[in-house]
Amino acid sequence: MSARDHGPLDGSDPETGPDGLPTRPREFRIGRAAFLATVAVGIGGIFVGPSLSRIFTDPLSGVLPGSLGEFIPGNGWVIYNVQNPFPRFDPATYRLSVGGLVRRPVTLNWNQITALPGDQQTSTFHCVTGWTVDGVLWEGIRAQTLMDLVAPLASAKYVTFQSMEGPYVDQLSIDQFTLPDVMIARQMDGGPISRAHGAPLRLIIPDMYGYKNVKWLRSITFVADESQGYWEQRGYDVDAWVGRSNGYG
Ligand SMILES: Nc1nc2c(c(=O)[nH]1)N[C@H]1C(S)=C(S)[C@@H](COP(=O)(O)O)O[C@H]1N2
Ligand SMILES: [Mo]
Repeated sequence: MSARDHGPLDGSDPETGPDGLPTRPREFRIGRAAFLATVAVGIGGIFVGPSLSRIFTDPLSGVLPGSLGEFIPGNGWVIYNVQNPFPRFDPATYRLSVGGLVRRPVTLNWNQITALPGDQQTSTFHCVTGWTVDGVLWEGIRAQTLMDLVAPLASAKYVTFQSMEGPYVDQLSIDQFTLPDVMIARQMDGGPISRAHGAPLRLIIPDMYGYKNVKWLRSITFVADESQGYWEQRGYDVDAWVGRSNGYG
């Protein structure tokens, strides 16, 4: 396992969990090597065969259109996912539900999401495996905007963020969710969030490691009880404060 791989902290088999499914996210270095590999597979596809060519091109295909910046070597990002292919955002059918212990649960379509007031910030992104990206410009919706919309009940203490990517989930306390630099990001570096980075919406909490920053958001649910997120079930701290929690960072 390389330094950039995520894996269970208890030293158990990093490849498969009790259910026999892979526990380690697939990782894609978006850089010159990956770009060249994609080009090579594209050219050599008829010799490589369909299955191998799919493994190499699927994850990157979402990055290619309109975001060649992803391929600038050394831009610092490592793309993670726990299922293939990446979830696909269709503005016509996408829905975000915000509910649970609230007075007014809502299901928002993409027009309604874009109409919500937003805010901007520039922050540093840290993965627990040790890589960081400085100066990321985010635009998105603050927690308070959503809370004004749905009116959480007093019994709501935590907020669960479910990804469109099946098993990927994480949670923040309401205090953490309402930190001033936490947002549901709609844009990254001045444009829509790319498919690889979690289109159309991802959670951003710069003071916590990347695994709390759920991509491809599908629902936001106010709940009473604390529960563990995807990587927390594999040994990482629930409170993933940068520099003050376990892992390799
Ligand atoms: N749905 C989903 N969200 C996710 C992950 C994932 O595998 N699936 N990986 C997390 C981890 S460990 C990190 S470091 C960041 C990486 O963000 P990036 O893939 O945009 O580089 O996404 C986080 N959010
Ligand atoms: Mo990470």
